[in-house]
Amino acid sequence: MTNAQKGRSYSCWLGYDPVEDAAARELGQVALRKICLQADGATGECIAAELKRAAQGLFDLEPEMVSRPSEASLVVGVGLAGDQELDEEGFLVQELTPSGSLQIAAKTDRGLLYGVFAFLRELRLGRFLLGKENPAVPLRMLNHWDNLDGSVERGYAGTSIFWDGGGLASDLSRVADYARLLASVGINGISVNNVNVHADETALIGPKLPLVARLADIFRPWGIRIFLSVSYASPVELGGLPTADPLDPQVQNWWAERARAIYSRIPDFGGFVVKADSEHRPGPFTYGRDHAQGANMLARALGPYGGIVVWRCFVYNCTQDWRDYKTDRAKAAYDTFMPLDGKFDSNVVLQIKNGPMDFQIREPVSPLFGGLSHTNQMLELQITQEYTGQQRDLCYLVPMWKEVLDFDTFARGQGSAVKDIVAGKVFSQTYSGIAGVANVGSDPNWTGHTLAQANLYGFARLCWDPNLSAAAIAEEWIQLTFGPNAKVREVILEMLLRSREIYENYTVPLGIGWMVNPGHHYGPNVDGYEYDRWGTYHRADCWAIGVDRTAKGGTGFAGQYHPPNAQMYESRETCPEELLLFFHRAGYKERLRSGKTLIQHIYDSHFAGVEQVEEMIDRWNSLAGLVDPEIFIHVAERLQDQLKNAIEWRDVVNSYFYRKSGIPDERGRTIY
Ligand code: GCW
Repeated sequence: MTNAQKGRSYSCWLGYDPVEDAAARELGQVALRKICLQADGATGECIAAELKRAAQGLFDLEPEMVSRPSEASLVVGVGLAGDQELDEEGFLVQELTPSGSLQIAAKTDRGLLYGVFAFLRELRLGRFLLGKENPAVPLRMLNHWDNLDGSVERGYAGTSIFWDGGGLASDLSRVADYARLLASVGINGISVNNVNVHADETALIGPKLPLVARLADIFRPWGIRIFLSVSYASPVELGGLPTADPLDPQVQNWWAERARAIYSRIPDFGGFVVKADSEHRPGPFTYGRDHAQGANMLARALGPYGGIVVWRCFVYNCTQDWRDYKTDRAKAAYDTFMPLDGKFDSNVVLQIKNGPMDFQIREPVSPLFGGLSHTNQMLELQITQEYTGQQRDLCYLVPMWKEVLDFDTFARGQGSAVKDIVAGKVFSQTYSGIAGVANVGSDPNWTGHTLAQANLYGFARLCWDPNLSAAAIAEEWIQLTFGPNAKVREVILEMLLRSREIYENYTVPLGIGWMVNPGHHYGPNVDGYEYDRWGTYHRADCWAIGVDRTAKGGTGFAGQYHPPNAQMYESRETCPEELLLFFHRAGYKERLRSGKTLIQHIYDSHFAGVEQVEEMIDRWNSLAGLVDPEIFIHVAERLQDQLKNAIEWRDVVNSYFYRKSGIPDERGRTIY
């Protein structure tokens, strides 16, 4: 495919369209005229190519590459003056006197790469970047749930860009473009296969290792280390051993030998991502071992080479009986991992989903954050929109992630926010970070819905700086993607910023979750999972709905938080209302803070959600002629799909609760 065939949305936020603003143009032309680049190797080449590409596209300029700093308008180099306070990945941009030339300095090539991308971004936004920046979060990672046959679990943007038919995809130039895209926003790690590891993928640490090495070669120049998801049963499945017991020396040797083989091919290999004892995946429980024993064994195999084990905490009983009111899936991760706090090796990092359930549109923050205080930990977010519209419905997730990051755990008293924990600032951790489940596939626009690119961009920007606001990130992304038109910015900004609330309005009320069609998880089915084994119940009857998770009379989940939060959730009066049904059972006639009854709230929010989608469609239509015509039509079509989905949700949910409760809508609207 040529770039033209790929369409405008292929370049995402890196489309270097000509800068029109005269002052910014002048600035760029002066700065990029003569460049002295003091970085060699593959990353140096990436930097040089990027600068040339940007100069060409933005300013119609062919920069001259000079070897002496004194002759340059821009000096880019490792170990230049003034970089004392920089971290390994940080950078500094400063003006040199008396020459007035600019300098981008860093301690590493990677820092330079980030500095150059940031500098170019700011130029394109009409701002002039000066000063020092270090990334807030050390591990800034993407997890791909891609399978070797090319399918993507919970993928909504085509097939895998890495794999096809059991081997590598035919067009790896796509992977190189992806690496560049991710480097531009500071991603530094990527796992390239599904955490549900099947037979084919197990071979990636065996006979198929050369395929991984090829991908690693593509990512390396861009500062991105490659990780693999592994099956805990690999010694049995691949090695032919009778057991995968972590305490068995044969098993330990087998992994040590695998690690040696991997690092001999991929010296900067990042490590393993492991989903163990979760949703029927094998794990240490099979052998009567706990998760610390399980994870540490792998960590010891990787340790000599600097590798790490990313061990997921998504562990719960997925064969629950719906009549069992005692077991609470929300409590499971905490119950499993808290007793092991402090028992993990220094190169194990626990990866914790943002909520205690599973990436619903509204959940409280997992109490493992703030609970674990002697364990490396990272946050797992889901960029792919499994439960949030599957990239057919618009749902800008950054506001939700901000809530998670800003959540104060009170682990060390006030001021122990999740963003500080994942930055490694609250507890002493060797590793910490954020991982996002990628929303990318083979679709020409990468993310299915072009506006879902904002989630990928926003995820990475938050990893770099969790203090950026959702609006600031959205504005950046809009301008970099659609150019400087003020009307375009205003309309898309409003669409993005309201989209989460709108999605929530027409789907699941007040934090209770699910109500989706089983299996694929798109569209409404209120009882879809109600009598199933997955532990995801709303417990609606003809009087009330919600799960009592208080410590007093409920499942006790609220008691897993530190005191101020535990008390806040425990009481019906202080529980944030958007989480009411997550923590409490409420009668349909109970009054909410708005003065409305619960049932009326359900009706009203669902009617409102559909109207808001209609308004969004009008807003988007006002951009006809102002955005790329292909993107315009594409988004318009997605919005029509979203409207259908919203109407279905409204009608299914409202009818369900009307029939259960027998209470009519005060406003007499159509409910079936
Ligand atoms: O949300 C669930 C998904 C599964 C996924 C699992 C997990 C990769 O429905 O598809 O498996 O979470 O996070 O492991």
